[in-house]
Amino acid sequence: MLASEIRRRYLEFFESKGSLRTPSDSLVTSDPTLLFTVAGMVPMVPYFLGEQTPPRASLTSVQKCLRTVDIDDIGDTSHCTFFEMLGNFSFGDYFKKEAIAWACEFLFEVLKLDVERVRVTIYKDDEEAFALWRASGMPERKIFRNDQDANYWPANVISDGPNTACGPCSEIFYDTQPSLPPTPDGVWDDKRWLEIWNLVFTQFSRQDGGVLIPLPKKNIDTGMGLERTAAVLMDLRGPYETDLFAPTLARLQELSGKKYTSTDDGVLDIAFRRVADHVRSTTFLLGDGVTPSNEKHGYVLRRIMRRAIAAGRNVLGFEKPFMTDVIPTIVEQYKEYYPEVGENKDKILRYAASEEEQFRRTLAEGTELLEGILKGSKPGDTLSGDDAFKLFTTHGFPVEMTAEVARERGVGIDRARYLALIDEHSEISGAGKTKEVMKANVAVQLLRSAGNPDTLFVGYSEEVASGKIVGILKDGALTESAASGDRVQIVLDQTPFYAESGGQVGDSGWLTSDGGAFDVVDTQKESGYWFHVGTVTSGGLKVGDTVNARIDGARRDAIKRNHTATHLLHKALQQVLGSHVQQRGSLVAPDRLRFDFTHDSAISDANLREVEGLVNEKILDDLPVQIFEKPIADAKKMGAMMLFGEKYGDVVRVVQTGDYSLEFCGGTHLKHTSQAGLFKITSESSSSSGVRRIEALTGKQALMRTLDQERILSDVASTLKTTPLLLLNSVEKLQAQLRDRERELTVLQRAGTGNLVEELVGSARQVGFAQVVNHQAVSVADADALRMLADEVLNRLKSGVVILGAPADGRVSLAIKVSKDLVDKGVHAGNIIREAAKVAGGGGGGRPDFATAGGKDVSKLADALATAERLVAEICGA
Ligand code: ALA
Repeated sequence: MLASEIRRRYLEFFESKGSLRTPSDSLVTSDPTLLFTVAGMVPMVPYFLGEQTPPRASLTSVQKCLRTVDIDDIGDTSHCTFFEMLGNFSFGDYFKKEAIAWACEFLFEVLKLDVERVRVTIYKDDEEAFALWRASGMPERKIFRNDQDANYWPANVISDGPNTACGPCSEIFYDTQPSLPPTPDGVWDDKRWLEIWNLVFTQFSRQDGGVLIPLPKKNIDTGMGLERTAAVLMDLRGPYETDLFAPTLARLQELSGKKYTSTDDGVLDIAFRRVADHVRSTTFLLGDGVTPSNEKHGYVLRRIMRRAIAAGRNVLGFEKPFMTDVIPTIVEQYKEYYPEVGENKDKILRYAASEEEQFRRTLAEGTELLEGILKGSKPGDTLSGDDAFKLFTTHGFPVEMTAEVARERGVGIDRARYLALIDEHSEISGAGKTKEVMKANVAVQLLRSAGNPDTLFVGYSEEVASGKIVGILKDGALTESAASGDRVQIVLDQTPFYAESGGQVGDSGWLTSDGGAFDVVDTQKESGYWFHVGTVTSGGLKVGDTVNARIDGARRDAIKRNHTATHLLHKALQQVLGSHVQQRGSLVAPDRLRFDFTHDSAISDANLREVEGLVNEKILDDLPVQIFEKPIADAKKMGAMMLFGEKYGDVVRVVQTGDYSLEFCGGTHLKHTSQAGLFKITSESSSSSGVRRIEALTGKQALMRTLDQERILSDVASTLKTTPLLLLNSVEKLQAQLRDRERELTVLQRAGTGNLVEELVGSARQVGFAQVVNHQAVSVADADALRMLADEVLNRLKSGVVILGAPADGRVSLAIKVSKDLVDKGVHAGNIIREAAKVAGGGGGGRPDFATAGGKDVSKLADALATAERLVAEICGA
């Protein structure tokens, strides 16, 4: 069964049970505790928590997911970074009984899986699930019980938190090696059982101390991996053997000339699978608007892309960039179900091309640097983890490459140190957040139980403030002090640092005390506490110290420009596109802004220009930005825009920009719109279905981009020896010339000789009032060439009838072309060719001015041409 069929049947099955089908959400989640959508339930969290009302009490979806915890395993036969999760969800609608009964119905009746090969697990004392499985016919020996580490979602939530909606789960496994002797009852053999579906019974609210309170509404969250299900259904070894990967692997084989065996687990097969997986993830991430960078989402994407490029280059032997040759295959395969990859194909290809080009340069430079470091080393030496880390973070040179070059000289690398440094680094850059789903924050609970009040944020008005250190978090645990070089997170009782929220990134800056200094690279908040993330740069800091906290003011100013501009953009979009425009996501960073909003179709250039113009107009109007704190009811009365997915307290902060925009917002803003300087939209794309994304710049970035583009334009113009104003003209002229040349070239190539056209024009005879060329063009390769030759001859002749015939591929091929003036006088190419083709045992027809036909009998070609000419003569009065 094809994967697309499994998708279809799954959704239709749950629709038949009353669920509403919802489209996949973006891979980029708005959940602040995660970077990517790691499960089908991630977009449903606000519904589970009762913060939002779902469109129906039960939903079903196929969700794009990305998990990179296992990235180093990718290349084996079972792991994927990107995968699709089939899910069904109930919000107080159906519960355990239906979830289990329907899972059985779908697996055994719809997919017709072999019930003998299935085993299930349940939470150790979930007697209800046990009874329901038994009732559905599952023998007791096939039901296994596990503790909360395996059979609770989130894992270990009872002992470790967080305080959230949770519940026991039941997992369904399939025997992938039925040819082996059956495993004895009660024994679990990890290697042969593959988990295909997890049913979560979200029925409790976890409270402090691991107390579970039953939720008023009981929910269901399930997740079934499409890749794995496709594999077990077809008795295949794993996801890479299914039709989901077949076209990509075929393309990679075609391009590399190497063979994927699927049975041999050597480096070549591993590289094929790794490249196939990583290019697929790259396609989807770029399709969802992630672009390669050194931070967060972009960092993860860059890592995936670079691993693909390295494996493609080193093992599959691609000497030149190859990703853009593979991506179209993936786009073709997926664009029907995920239109965003089709819509963004050009952008995906552009980014893939530039990243690969850049990385290939890096590889060349990195190899040189590494050769320098390795100079003088002897076999048995070890390259330091710090060198490997530096090569990676500073030069982008991946550790796999370092290891390989080093290995050639018998030199090993200190991987443990390298990995420790990488861990710290990803913590700082935010990529480490993907590590755990709903990670418990023990530190927050400890701070709270020690009696610390929430951090007081004074950064709306102050850039500098003094604060007391109330906690230091190192490697996930609270500690008393930190020394120079330590990467830690510092909690203060009072701070001017804005913590990431509402799309606005966290501030960076400095904490200094009498005893030490700390560079803050990011600020996050958790349950009321502000965490300043960074490194101790000198001396030491300890809990109880008073520090001088100073934000990077220039960076904050740039952030403010983007935040105020985001409000103007939101309003301008509503004005130009309509009031259905609602914010769905936003990033306000120092160097750019990104705004996701509901709208169905791509935005025309004219509309984009209008939006950009409106925002710039409001900037020039120098509108005052005023901020009020108001009871929520009053704010609503003022007509302030509330944002989808946001929670609001009783008193809200309202940001009013002149009489133009009014929004609930906790962010930092300019005092006057003119401080934004200039607003420039840089891209418009699809973010997920029904959601568009605009990226834009303000201030210096906008100016620099404008200047850059001006420079590019003038460089291009001077290369073409013209001015920017006349550039379009010149390019059109060049394109026309190119088209002419191409056409001439094709005719020359196809006709075999340029003289043929000349010769045919010279052979024209007067037949009645028409000039006629009648020729058996034996040297023409195919019917297409014949048509082009006829075109070319008539072009030169201006007025006349061109009759051409040729034996091509063992058949007769005929073409007749008539100039317009003769068509007006009654010469009809289609009618003539019909008669002529009959003579050669064929048929055909066409327009009055041009027709082609074929015939079976090559020996009658001359007769057919004579017939055509006779008919022309009859009409033209010869
Ligand atoms: N949320 C559950 C999982 O991802 C279904 O396993």
